[in-house]
Amino acid sequence: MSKLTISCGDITRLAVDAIVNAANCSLLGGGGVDGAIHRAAGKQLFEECLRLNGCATGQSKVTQGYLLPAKHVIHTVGPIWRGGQENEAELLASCYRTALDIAKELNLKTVAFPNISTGAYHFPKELAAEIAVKTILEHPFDGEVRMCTFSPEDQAIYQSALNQAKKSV
Ligand code: AR6
Repeated sequence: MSKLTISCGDITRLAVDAIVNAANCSLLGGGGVDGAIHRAAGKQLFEECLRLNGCATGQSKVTQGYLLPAKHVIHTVGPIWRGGQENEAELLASCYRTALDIAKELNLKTVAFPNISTGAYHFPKELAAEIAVKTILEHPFDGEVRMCTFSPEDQAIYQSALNQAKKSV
């Protein structure tokens, strides 16, 4: 079981082995946390992303971190919420699993995630938090995982999901 903590702040400031980007299928940048990561990492990140040929929803691909304090960026593509009948829950869980698989493969020990799909992609926050926490806790990854929320309100949602999950262990 991995060690999971919840914090609040700007993920682009974290000096961890990898931060995860809530990207889109093009991997060529966008708004939200994706835009912030590309701005902070610089042009070379965009150039490496260009060579990746996009990424499917629920899957992840890795690049270097360039000007970021993080060594790597693991780009994952969350599902767009369309009401819950289009495999959104499984695709979101797959984002966390595939990102952690990459971290494991590269022997990375500290990974920070944003709240994937809960911004522009409108995944309901409580459900997203429950899926994120459960998937991270159940996935075999021998390192530290941090959920980096962007507001105290979101931090409370993810912390409460973590407390719930710990109770049911
Ligand atoms: N650090 C941590 N979290 C952040 C930061 C930051 N600097 N900035 C925003 N967030 P979103 P999505 C939070 O919309 O829903 C992009 O255009 C934000 O408050 O970034 O997966 C992509 O290119 C929210 O809780 O990602 C895609 O097209 C969370 O990050 C699309 O948006 C996710 O919000 C992906 O949408």
